[in-house]
Amino acid sequence: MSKATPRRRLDVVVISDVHLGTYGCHATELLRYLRSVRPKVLVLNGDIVDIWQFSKNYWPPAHMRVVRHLTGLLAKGTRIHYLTGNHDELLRRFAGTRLGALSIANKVVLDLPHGKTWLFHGDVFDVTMRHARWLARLGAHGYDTLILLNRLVNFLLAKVGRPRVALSKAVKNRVKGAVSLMGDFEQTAATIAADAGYRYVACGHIHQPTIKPIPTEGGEVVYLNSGDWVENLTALEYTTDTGWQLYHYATDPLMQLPALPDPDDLDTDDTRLTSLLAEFNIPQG
Ligand SMILES: [Mn+2]
Repeated sequence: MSKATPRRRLDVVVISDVHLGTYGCHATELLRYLRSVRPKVLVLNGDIVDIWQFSKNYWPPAHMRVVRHLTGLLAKGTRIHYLTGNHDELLRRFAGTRLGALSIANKVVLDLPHGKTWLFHGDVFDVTMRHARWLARLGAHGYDTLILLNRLVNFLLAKVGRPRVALSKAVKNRVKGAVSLMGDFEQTAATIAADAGYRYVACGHIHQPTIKPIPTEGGEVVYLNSGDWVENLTALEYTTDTGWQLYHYATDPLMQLPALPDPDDLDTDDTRLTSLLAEFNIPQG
């Protein structure tokens, strides 16, 4: 980034569902985004490091650079709330921990000029959501495959003299169910937020970035979801002037330009880490 494009100063940035340590994680893009902003408060709203799927064999340099960048932000005084998700629930035992500008918790309330905002990952609703995600994904990408599969199944059934089945229709109905489960997730979040007296509630988990008002019996609540850095590459941003806004990497004009080296890079001043890695003979990215 050149001096002509200073970091955007923001009061709050929320990201979730980064899934560091998995092939799906867009760490390079995330790093570029993080370098383009300077938030006073950063909320990491769950599933940042994917401890479930973590393997020693897959930890690319870009993933390490994200971690280094975050520690750099801490050193520069950004307040970071690491909220636990289901893929990093191992950290739940550290909920309540505070180390300088870093705190680990299951939820946090930010008292902002537009209204109190309640943030948590959202996997607490999983009892009703268990099958929603893979069904939704199948609906988006696998429907054509399913029709072909259905043809094959019916071809084989006909060979053995059994009646035809309508697999794709059954799945289509269940996908509709998944869509309504997404709606259930949002409605449930809004309802409990209204009951708790909050005007804004921000979740992650379902990889569906959005900002929308939701009516509940206890009044209207603005439901926010920061999306993810696997498919959507999105974040929530807040300033006193603008209120909450949804950031899309894909439509950020700055991100369409070629990436330039950052003269003011937060993660270059890590000589201690560099020498430590050298001491243990660990290759560096
Ligand atoms: Mn999750």
